[in-house]
Amino acid sequence: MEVSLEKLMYPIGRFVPSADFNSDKLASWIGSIRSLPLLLDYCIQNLDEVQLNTPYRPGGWNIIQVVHHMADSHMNAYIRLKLALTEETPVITPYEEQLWAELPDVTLVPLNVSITLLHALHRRWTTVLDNLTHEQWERQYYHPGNKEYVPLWQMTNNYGWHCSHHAEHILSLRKRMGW
Ligand code: NI
Repeated sequence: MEVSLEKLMYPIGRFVPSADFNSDKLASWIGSIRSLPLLLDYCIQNLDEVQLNTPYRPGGWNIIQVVHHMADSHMNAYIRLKLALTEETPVITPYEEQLWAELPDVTLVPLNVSITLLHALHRRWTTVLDNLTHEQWERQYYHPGNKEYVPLWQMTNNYGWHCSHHAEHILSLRKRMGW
């Protein structure tokens, strides 16, 4: 079966931002963030070194890089969240995710280290998210790369998708390979 590049890159579809938020939507987005570390434990279960070094698509990151990328991305997200809660519309610093994925903490460190990091990070992250007031959900930061003001509810919507998006890269690879 031929799988399109689009389907390989976006196995759950591209991110479609919600127009608004309510408590059900927030619970679902936070739920995706909360369950990611455990989901990753499941995603990599019983994979050997060769399998972990397999790209999820031609020219794409391998499983180890995908997991380290999630740690990179979510550390940035957590900092952005805390900046937006403690400063007035802070300008956040975009980062070069491709170049971050080529530094030694990605190329030389086993992926278990980043999964452990994600367990701890997501515990702190979701504890903040679980306790935001309605006014705080409307607080925002400015992303100078995208030239966008991003409210915290929208950011949480985006990162909920990001968790499922990358976990599915691994799960769909396993399915295709029969692992
Ligand atoms: Ni990503």
